[in-house]
Amino acid sequence: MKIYDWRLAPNPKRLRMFLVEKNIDIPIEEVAGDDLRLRPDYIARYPQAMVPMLELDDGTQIGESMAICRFLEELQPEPRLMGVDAKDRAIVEMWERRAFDEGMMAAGEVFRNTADAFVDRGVPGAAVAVVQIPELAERGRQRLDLFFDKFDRQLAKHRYVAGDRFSIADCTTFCSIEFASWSDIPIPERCTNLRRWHAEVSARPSATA
Ligand SMILES: N[C@@H](CCC(=O)N[C@@H](CS)C(=O)NCC(=O)O)C(=O)O
Repeated sequence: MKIYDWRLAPNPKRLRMFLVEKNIDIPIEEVAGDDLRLRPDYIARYPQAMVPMLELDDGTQIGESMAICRFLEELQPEPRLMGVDAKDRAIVEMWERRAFDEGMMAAGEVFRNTADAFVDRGVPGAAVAVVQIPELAERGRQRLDLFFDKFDRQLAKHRYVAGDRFSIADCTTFCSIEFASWSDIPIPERCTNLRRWHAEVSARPSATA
């Protein structure tokens, strides 16, 4: 097995956090160049043109961070990061999906529609140029504000995003917040519960994965 990675990017980081938390060791190959683009030879082999991607020894290519995590969780269940029983699995998936849709996608909306290096790459993985739309960056900022408040309310009641156990939902939330910081959008001061959680997760070895 091998993981194809882009060290700087937020989606591969949530997979690397998962690997560290589970103590799984898989060879990792960096496939982005100094120009902040995926290498042409990687795109030729994997036209989905995104990372992370897990390639099995039989050549099967598994994309999508959560599909990769699900596969690895089945191979090595402990420690369980995707829920311990039917109800817990549903709750972890619910909060992980919210972290992705409302945090990661919102941060991406801001970043990809403002960063100079992504001027013709408004969405990842597109085979054609996609122009930046400044209004989408503004909407992304509004969405991030909603995301911060929603997760602050959740963390007022729970130690971790999906309850009292650290899970993949924490990895996605952490990487979404890190991604927002690239656009100089910090966790608002008012979100004291989210800030408490963020300080705690930042101290885990996986935070620098
Ligand atoms: N839904 C995918 C998203 C993957 C994705 O957006 N990856 C970005 C890096 S964070 C990418 O490959 N970008 C390629 C590019 O910008 O050219 C997942 O969960 O893995």
